[in-house]
Amino acid sequence: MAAYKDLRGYLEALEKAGKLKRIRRAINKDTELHPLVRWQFRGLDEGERFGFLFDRLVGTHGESYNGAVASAVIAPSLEAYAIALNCAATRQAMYDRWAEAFRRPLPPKRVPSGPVKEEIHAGEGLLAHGGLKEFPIPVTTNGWEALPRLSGLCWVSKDPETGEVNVGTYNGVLLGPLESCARVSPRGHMRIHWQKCKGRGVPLQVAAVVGPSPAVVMTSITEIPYGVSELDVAGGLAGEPIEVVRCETVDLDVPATAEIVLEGEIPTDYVLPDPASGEHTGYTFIDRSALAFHIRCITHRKNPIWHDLVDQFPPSESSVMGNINREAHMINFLRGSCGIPQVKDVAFHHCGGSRRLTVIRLQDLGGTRTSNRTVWQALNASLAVSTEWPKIAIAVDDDIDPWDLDSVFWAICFRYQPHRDTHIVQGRGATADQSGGPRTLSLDEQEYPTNRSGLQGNSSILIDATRKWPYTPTSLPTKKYMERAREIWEEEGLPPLKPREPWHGVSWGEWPESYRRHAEMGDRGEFDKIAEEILQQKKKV
Ligand SMILES: Cc1cc2nc3c(=O)[nH]c(=O)nc-3n(C[C@H](O)[C@H](O)[C@H](O)COP(=O)(O)O)c2cc1C
Ligand SMILES: [Mn+2]
Repeated sequence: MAAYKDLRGYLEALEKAGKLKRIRRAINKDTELHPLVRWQFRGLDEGERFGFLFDRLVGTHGESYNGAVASAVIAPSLEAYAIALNCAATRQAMYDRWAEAFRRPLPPKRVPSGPVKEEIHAGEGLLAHGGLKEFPIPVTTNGWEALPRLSGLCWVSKDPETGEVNVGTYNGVLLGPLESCARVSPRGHMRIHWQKCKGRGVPLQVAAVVGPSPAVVMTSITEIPYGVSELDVAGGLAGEPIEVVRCETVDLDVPATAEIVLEGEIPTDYVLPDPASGEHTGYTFIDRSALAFHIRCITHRKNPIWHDLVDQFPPSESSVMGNINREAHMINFLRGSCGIPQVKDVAFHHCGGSRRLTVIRLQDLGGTRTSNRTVWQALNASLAVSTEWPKIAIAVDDDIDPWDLDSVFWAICFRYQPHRDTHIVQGRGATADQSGGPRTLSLDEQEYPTNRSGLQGNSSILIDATRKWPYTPTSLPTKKYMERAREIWEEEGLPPLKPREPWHGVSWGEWPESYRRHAEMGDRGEFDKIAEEILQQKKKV
């Protein structure tokens, strides 16, 4: 299938797949929009979720706005995310798509002009349509957040020494017609550009892009090594170079088919307080700082679509994309870089903000049980991908579905001894995790306590929930009975089954010959003979 040229082309595909709902009635962008979008994350099963396109937005004082709002359109669910990635809706197809993009990045192609230049507000005319107030920028976590949030910005900037381009998604809020900010985490790449400009005593030139094609959005939110341009990887994802145009007032290129581009600069001699802002951990943060952003030029398409990307309380678009991307990364790391072919699957979970909780499924190669030391190599190695996540890593056997927490906790309940099968690893970070320390401590101290007399850093827990010796069979009918029953089930037209692992019994090595014989006799209906044998074996006590 051809790559999406722009957000609009993608929204058409999403609508065709029945995964986009248009809301035509007037919606208050500051009080009604986000609660509607958030309901589906708290009230629908993942497969039922969709993206929203709001056609008519109003403000609390009767304001009207230019254009529409697309919210939760990239990844309300795994199925939608697969449409954005232009691949089959299986985890493997999605991992492969990312692997291919990293293997074959394509640098962007400069074109003379593009739809994003349909309207240009600069110089004298900068405020002709009200600056940022032209657009329906929604308030996102109503009741806690006080200002409209620019949630889907893809910030383009350059390393002032090397000229290397970075694109990263960092939230900002509306602080005036030409004023916003960027809430860049300590590890955000734009922060490195900012620090280098600060060292030189100059502001950082930036372009904040709203609503480029999905490939750019998806790379902008993904942790790609510093120095590798997200635009190149986006070209790899799309299968063709991203077309870019020169900015009007800064030395940067931006996607030619984006909806809106905000050009300007970030001062490096001061920062601003970041107003209350919802985080992916499920809490609303306070007392953080943000980089100030002065807008010098706005270019946009006619009837622009404001792109709102949903983060905050999980599940969210952020955790739908984050789970897949981190799974692809971790499995590649454990199998490829660490050389552990026994790793079959890696699952990340929404409840961990797609970072803190991971389950590693190990397979027995050629019927030989994966050794304990290999299990521990995988658990220990999983910690190497980040300073703070996973915070909880659990190793399970092949018969456990690592995405089904009921299955995972069954393994923890019956294959794991806390005192013996747990390692707690100290010296870990804890970005945005309030359990690290109260906010009365400095941020650095919350993220990595350095108390010399006490414990250093935060910690992660490694849990080996694999079977360590032969077990008796699982207490479910064996495969042939369950398969035959499934045929009857389907012939009877009973409701469609969604099999959960394990869905049939398996022998785990502890099944003495006498029991096997009886079970076979039972299969032939020789109950009297079995009973006779049992009655002969009475033991006096
Ligand atoms: C919806 C969404 C919102 C995000 N908001 C922020 C944010 O406000 N600040 C931040 O530092 N990272 C945020 N992130 C994570 C970054 O986009 C991600 O770490 C990305 O790798 C940043 O680009 P960089 O690696 O080039 O710095 C967000 C991610 C998503 C999916
Ligand atoms: Mn980057």
